[in-house]
Amino acid sequence: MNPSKRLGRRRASVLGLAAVVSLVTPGIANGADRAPDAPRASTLGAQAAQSGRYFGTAVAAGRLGDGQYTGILDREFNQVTPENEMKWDATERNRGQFTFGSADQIVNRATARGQKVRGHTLVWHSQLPDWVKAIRDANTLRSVMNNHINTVAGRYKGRIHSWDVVNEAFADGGSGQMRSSVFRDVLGTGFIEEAFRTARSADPSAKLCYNDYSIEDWNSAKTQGVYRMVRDFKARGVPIDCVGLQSHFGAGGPPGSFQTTLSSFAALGVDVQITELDIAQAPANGYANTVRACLNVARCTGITVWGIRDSDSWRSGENPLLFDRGGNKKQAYRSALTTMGGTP
Ligand code: 9MR
Repeated sequence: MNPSKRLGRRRASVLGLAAVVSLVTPGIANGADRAPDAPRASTLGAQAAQSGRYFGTAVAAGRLGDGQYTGILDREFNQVTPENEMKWDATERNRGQFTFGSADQIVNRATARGQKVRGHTLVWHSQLPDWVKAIRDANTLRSVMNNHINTVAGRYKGRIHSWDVVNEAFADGGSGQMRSSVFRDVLGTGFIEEAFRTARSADPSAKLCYNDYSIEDWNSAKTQGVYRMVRDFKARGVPIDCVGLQSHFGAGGPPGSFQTTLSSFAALGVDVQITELDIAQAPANGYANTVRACLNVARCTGITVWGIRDSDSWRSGENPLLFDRGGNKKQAYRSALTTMGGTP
């Protein structure tokens, strides 16, 4: 259920007045994003839903026994991405032997609460078992890759909002080309197209995304390489629906061209999402700029932060998230919420 629907009518009409006032307040995203009579929500997911978006977080199965963690998770977020539990090393450590315990735990829990699930990820050169990396025969690798996609996407068929079908396939630096990996080196660059076609047949209702980092700056060669691939896929009818921009930012926040990057991908006819957001030292303006860029692009359909509390982060030394180690809201939290038009 849409959390905003829980607000009573009386409260909604009182809050409607505040929303009208905000129409003339510069700097607050509303207009096309937010109906003038929409209530102001006080949580991230409920406020994002006012403009048809989600606000999510990475979730680790190992933390689901922590009441503070799940309390924030269920209060604030209406989308989850399993942080590690759907990766190849977690789901098919040995060839043909699939394990889904932790992934099931996250998916079942989220589904029961009406939280959307992003599948992460089907084909990635990292967190990939050695037995896959050792394959040298193209027919073998093609069958192994397609069997992995069919089995994992097939298990969650109909329950995944979006799949990161292929993750981080492009090289860093100035080449704009795909990186070396067992998939590219043995199958050729066409492995990405093959993975998307297989994923479409395995779960026709899931949005199929390409996901990567350092593709937020429109001027970088890596961004341009991914853009050319998506343009080519759309031109040839390869089934791709979305591009995930991970958005692991330094303390300066998003690059100045971030909104241009989002709108340029969107103009190709795909949705875009911010999929793994964290910002070194969590500056309030960096979070505001990131959220605003998404709100300003109609096809930017959601934002996911890469963890809940700083202590949950893969880069916890940089305190990059919206909640501190005690589970308290940080300035960055208030900034993200108010930028969407919500009220803390
Ligand atoms: O947050 C994840 C961390 O727990 C893992 O140890 C790490 C292993 O590669 O992966 C982290 O998540 C990554 C994500 O899956 C893909 N984009 C980069 C993320 C941060 O490294």
